[in-house]
Amino acid sequence: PASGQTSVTLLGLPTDIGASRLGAAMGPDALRVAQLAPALQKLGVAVHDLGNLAGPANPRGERDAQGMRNLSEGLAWSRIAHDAVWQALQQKQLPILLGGDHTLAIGSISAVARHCRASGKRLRVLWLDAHSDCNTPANSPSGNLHGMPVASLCGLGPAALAALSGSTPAVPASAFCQVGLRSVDPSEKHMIRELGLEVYDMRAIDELGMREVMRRALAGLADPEGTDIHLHLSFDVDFLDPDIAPGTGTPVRGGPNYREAQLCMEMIADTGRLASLDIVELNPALDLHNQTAELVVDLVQSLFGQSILMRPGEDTLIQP
Ligand code: B3U
Ligand code: MN
Ligand code: MN
Repeated sequence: PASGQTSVTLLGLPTDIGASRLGAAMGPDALRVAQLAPALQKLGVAVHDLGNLAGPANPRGERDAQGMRNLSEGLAWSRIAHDAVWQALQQKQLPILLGGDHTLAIGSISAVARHCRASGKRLRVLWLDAHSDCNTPANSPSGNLHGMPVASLCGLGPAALAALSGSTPAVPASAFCQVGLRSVDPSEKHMIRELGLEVYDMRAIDELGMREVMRRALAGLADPEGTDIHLHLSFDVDFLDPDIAPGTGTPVRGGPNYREAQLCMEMIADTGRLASLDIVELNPALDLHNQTAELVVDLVQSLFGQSILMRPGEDTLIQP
């Protein structure tokens, strides 16, 4: 299986500067406690864990004149994420960013965009989230940076954040595909329309089913001609239904259930194009017995090729 050759680098980015609630800074360690590395190794994936990277503390600031909280810390953490993800990609590693809040995706996806420009690859960003995260500083209801990464990557918001990848916008809006949305601010509805974002909200999942939504979201990736496509998955843990994933800062009821989430991950794995990953917004302070981190590890195993039966072309048994 393709996963047999995969080599991943785990990057812990312990911060919650972009969120209202504290605790997402403990996300990387919760994932380690839930045995993320051994779970990947079981699938034949080589794992390098760089540990937790250091960055500024959370000053719990008020909104500034432009409407943002903790901008300088958000910029610092995004740069740290950018540099670490860039370096992993240079070393032909698949970076797994362990967040931390979703602000960090500004850094990771800026690095991925830079890598794609340098290597002539086409970038597809799959954004699994209850939220659209396309607020701008002016229209955000909270001033929280974790509600702004998509807008920022599309060239809106503060220039310093938008320019991290070395060119603005870092990513064309058409590269994004969002799945699982169910909490979208009025201003974000306009932004989704304006940017022309491809969105499959919970209603789409209800009407079409997860299988058809993911078939559409991943269209073109699985074909043999698509070898130049870099698929980045930005996985906000609040994508999942809070009944199965309570350990997150802004839970919204009515999300994908366990089976739907598994199918989603399996269909991404089937494309063979996953080249970088963010796992963000895990907040163990709000969890019970680390169940949300354990669920995420279970889903990440599917993402890296774990399947119930043998997969097509899989001729060797994976060691238990
Ligand atoms: N859209 C709201 C809420 C929110 C966005 N992302 C999260 N929460 N995690 C905002 O504050 O921008
Ligand atoms: Mn979210
Ligand atoms: Mn998010």
